[in-house]
Amino acid sequence: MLTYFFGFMDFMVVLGLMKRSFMVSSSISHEWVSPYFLGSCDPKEADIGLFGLCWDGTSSFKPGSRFAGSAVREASQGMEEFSFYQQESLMDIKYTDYGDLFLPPGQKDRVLKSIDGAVREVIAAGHFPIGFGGEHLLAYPLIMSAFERYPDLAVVHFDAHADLRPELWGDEFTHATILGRVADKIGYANLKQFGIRSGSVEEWKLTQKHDTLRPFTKESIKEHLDSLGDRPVYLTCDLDVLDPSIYPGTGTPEPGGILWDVLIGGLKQLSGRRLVGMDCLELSPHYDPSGVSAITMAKTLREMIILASRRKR
Ligand SMILES: [Mn+2]
Repeated sequence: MLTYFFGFMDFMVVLGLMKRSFMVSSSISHEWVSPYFLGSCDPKEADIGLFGLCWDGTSSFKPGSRFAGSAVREASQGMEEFSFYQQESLMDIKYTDYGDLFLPPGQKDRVLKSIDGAVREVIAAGHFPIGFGGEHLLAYPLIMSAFERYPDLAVVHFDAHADLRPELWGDEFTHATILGRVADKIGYANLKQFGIRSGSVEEWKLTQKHDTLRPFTKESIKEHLDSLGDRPVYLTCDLDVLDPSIYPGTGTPEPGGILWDVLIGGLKQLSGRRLVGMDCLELSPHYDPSGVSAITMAKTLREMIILASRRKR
């Protein structure tokens, strides 16, 4: 079964290459739609690695982000490969979609360890890591692997929620505590949060004590990034930073969020910066029967892939 699976993967990689170049060989005369994210190329050629991290074991309200991977890939197939915002096509960027990492329901420790090992392999393969899909806790091993490589790491956090709780229901490692655990390691001075509009009283006090909150405007994001100079930056993006009127497919929707053009304005500030990793998380596709939330994550990933290709090296 495993042999068959990898044989199929190789076959689809070949088809993916065809789709990239729109070439047809003499033996296959039709264009086939790959099950991977639009424009994914052969891993050997790639500079960027996209991978689904789809697990929702600590989701405290509405679970379902374990289903994000296939919803986003399907949405990507209906998307234009060209970005009007950054004037670039996905077809001109060498990136590969690994698929979803196998993450068994429950088993949190195993899941975090598995992501840690997988992201090391992505980096060892020379691929810039972009994880997507599931609950925000899954960003922890990605950020920690970046911190291990870059001790002067700065984390930029887009979210509706502060995620700084000391614990949630007795657990220190959850989707509501992740940035607190990150700040414990990298230091609060190296964390800035944009779009935050919800949290507990303890979280509010932490944001005030450590001055982590900034408004989500392109000016404020630019000012912060300029202040970092050439320091390595990791972007962790919980898409519930968007207003639930345009992004309802998420586990803890929070009114009062930003709109799409504001997110794009913020993302564009990261162009040409020294990015070292990114994630785009918290899609629970079944809460949005229109499918627009999955489309929104796919389009955000398109912009992130372009940003990764333009990173300062
Ligand atoms: Mn959130």
